Amino acid sequence: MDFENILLEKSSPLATLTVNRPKVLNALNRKTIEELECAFFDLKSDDSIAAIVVTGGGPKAFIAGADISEIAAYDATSGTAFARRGQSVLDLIENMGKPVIAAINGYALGGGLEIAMACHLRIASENAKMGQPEINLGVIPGFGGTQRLARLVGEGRAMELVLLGDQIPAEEAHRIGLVNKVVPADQLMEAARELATRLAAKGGLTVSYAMQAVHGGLQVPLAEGLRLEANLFGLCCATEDKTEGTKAFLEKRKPEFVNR
Ligand code: CO8
Repeated sequence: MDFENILLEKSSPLATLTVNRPKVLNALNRKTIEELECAFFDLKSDDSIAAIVVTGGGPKAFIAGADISEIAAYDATSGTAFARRGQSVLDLIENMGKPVIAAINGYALGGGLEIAMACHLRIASENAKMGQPEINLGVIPGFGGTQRLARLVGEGRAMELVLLGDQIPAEEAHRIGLVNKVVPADQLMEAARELATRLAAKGGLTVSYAMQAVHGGLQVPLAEGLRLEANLFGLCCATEDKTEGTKAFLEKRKPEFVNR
């Protein structure tokens, strides 16, 4: 696949996807959104890939948001359409069925933070800065930021970030639960790949059921979420990986999962 604005490297069982427009701090124009969709569709159906790391090209930014030169030209119809387009790509990331880790190597603003929030885990470098600055442009987040941010950090903090549009440093993002871990900049990719490797060594089917249970449960009332969990637990019990996992424990050895 030939991409203009992203780099996709596969080294089974991991893939690394880099948004690569460093001159504009990796801002998401329409073409980049289309390429991301294409790459994530490919990664979803590629059985040799068990975990994915997403990062930004260049030394300054993960992604500094949607491309403001394009936003400037939107009217009500095209603005809504582009927001829905971006949302569908972020839904694709969230529903990959395999873990996606955001390695936040600098500015993650607006649509950039929204992509990071659609990922399942987030590691930030010490110099990273995050925020939803759309309010300063006379718009609001449009790629799911008002929804995922409140779910991740709670309504009060989400309101503060969305209404003030301030950038917060990595340590603060960690303190409020927006990122899972903060590491020195020169260790970021190593830390993200180490985490991805650990995830890839688990049973892939079990990982996907666990993600469905956590994510799906958040969309519905508790009783329904518990039913979803029990049903997915039942599905786990029908897998070879459950047979292997429990047998390996009882035989005091490491399990060898086969993703079935
Ligand atoms: N879009 C387009 N160009 C950008 C963007 C962006 N989001 N961010 C930076 N750039 C460009 C700059 O214009 C500059 O270009 P040039 O060299 O040609 O002047 C280059 O990248 C480098 O940027 P700066 O010189 O500004 O670098 P600084 O280190 O001085 O500042 C900042 C870095 C603080 C990150 C600053 O660039 C900035 O504030 N960027 C904009 C951040 C922002 O507001 N992001 C939110 C965008 S809106 C959004 O994401 C909405 C998502 C949902 C959309 C729904 C669609 C309808």
